[in-house]
Amino acid sequence: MGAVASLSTLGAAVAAEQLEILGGFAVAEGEQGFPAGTRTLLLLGPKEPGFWPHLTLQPEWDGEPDPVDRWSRRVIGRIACDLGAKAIFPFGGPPYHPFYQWALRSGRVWDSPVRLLVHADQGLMVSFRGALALKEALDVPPPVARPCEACAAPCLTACPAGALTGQGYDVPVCHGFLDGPEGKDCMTGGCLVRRACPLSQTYARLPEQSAHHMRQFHK
Ligand code: B12
Repeated sequence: MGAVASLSTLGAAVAAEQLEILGGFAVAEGEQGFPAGTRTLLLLGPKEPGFWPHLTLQPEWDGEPDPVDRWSRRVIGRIACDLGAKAIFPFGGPPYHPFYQWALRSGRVWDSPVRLLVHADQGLMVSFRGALALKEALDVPPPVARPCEACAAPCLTACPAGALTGQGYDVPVCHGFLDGPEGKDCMTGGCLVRRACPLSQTYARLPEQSAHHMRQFHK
């Protein structure tokens, strides 16, 4: 592929793997916390519809642990290599790269009333498969207004265990609830808080995909 041409050619390259540029930002010369020479950071996540059927046809879907992360390493690693860029991943820690902070810096992802990140199009279902650190200063997708301002915030009251609310996330209470029969809906269809977001509801994610991640979260 050679040098990065533009955001749209890059968007097309990642779309071939059912990935989407969720946002990005300019990195100042010499800024710490990024690979040397980084001028632009782009965040990549699943592109719907079609991410899960694409992923489950890949060689990493082999019954061994961490297929999604292994696929992300191979595919995003190769895209980065083709571009002369560096791939960075949200997994593999601790320590972790601060994807949460990077997402906020993009201006296209916000902290929701329950603190979990919310994306302009994908809502609370947003997730990241990796980032590209580019040496070129590229135009990034423009910031958008925080979508929660005009929302009645059903996320605040959606958790049946009261574990994820405006008061924060009580992880042990969440796990305790998922252990019981009443946690089945969360386990098979995904977190009810994330599903309650009106933006998430307009964004096609298959329950199988959510169920896979819930099993990873609650082993
Ligand atoms: C550790 C971690 C967790 C821990 C959080 C510990 C805590 N604070 O309670 C646990 C295991 C609980 C967790 C859970 C989940 N997480 Co998490 N997590 C991470 C991870 C790998 C590292 C965070 C970190 O330490 N960063 C470094 C420190 C210095 O930065 P920080 O900004 O202070 O990090 C804080 C936030 O990231 C926050 N946080 C992390 N996850 C979550 C989830 C919720 C619900 C909340 C409120 C806060 C929160 O906790 C961190 C420590 O305080 C990040 C990936 C990454 N590299 O950032 C994903 C990440 C933040 N998590 C994510 C997701 C999707 C989840 C789950 C929803 C997974 C799932 N089921 O699909 C679950 C929540 C369960 C549910 N309700 O469905 C997404 C964010 C998506 C979003 N919309 O906000 C990320 C970016 C991973 C990704 N690849 O996309 N996670």
